[in-house]
Amino acid sequence: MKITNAEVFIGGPGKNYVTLKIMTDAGIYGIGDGTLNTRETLPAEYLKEYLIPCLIGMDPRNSEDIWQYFYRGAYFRRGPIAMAAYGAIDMALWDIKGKIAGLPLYQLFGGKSRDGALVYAHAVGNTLDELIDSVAHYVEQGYKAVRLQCGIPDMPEGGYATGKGGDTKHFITEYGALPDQEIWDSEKYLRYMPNVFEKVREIFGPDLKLLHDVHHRLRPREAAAFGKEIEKYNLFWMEDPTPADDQHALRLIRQHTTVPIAIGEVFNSIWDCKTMIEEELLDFIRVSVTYAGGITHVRRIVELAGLHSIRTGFHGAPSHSPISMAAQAHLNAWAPNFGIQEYLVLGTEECDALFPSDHYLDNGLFYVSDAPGLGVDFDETEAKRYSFDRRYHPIVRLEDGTMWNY
Ligand code: CS2
Ligand code: MG
Repeated sequence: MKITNAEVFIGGPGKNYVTLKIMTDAGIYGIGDGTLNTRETLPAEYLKEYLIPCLIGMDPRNSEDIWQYFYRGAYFRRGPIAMAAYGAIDMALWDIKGKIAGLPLYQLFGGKSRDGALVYAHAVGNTLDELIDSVAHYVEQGYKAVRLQCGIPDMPEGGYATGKGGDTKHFITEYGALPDQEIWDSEKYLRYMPNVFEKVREIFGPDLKLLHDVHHRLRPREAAAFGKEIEKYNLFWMEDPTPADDQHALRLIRQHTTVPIAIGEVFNSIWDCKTMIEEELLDFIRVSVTYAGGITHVRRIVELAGLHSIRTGFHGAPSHSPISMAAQAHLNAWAPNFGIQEYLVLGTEECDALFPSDHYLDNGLFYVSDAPGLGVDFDETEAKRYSFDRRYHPIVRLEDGTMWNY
């Protein structure tokens, strides 16, 4: 069996999804997601210029060797661009493998460890009242876990953790614009946020799982103090308390608080996660199959995490196309150390038309499709409706102008 051709598509409803389609001489094809939010053309070009020419003629069943060929074979390794490109190839090869076997991918990993996978929704509000309405909305729909991001009174200008302007505003700018700027003040945030958890707990009771994303905004000592202060609200996790570059910062946080820590959405390889996993500096690993090198590599990270009682909490922002969400759904069904899945309803009619699938959400749990392979398809006719739009994440400064972490 041989790979005969591969094509890359960019675009989607309101998103620059990077979709790879690999064709074989057996008439079976596979699809993969290489979307790197706000830098989408880079993995796409890497695929087109360098990787696809090598893929033609390879046996698609040898997904491990192909992964090693690209990763180990490259002199300059890792990084989000390369790993997203390998991730797209790897997902497509697993899709082909599942289709050859006539089995959904979770069966190839070892079968199901659970019926449905717990997901969390994003509740946001410019004010605490708005946030409470947003939580109530998700609770009514059956969600058992919600992430809380709330506007901070007097915060100079927005700020990710405030949720100002709604969720999507904070992922990307409008087409054609240069990056938005936010002004951030950690002290105001640290003073206000505990009230938010207190109020939400008071209204919604002890069972609702509450998560919060600090989005890399704090210094290690601040994060340690914050974690200690909010322990009493029994959060499911505190995410990305400090910038991910410095894994050692987590040591200080760990010494001072038992609040569960989730980190890793910007990590690309097992080497990036190794210190924090082996030293048990976190509770949930947030890598995604897209920019952590696909199913082959993320399974290794999941296994290493499992040895250290660390659970999964894969990244599931809308920047991931339904293809990587499907790949993660299969891993979630299998992984003995599954924790939770971030889930944002992509579910516009346009998105479902572009990526048809039978995966579904019911009562706060995600159920994986039994179709062979990834269980999601890509409609090339629909794809013709979309093209690439350059967009940016916002940048963040402190009030005196100092650049800060988005
Ligand atoms: C966020 C992300 O979902 C999350 O936890 O941290 O939405 C992040 O801001 C975006 O994926 C960046 O592209
Ligand atoms: Mg995050």
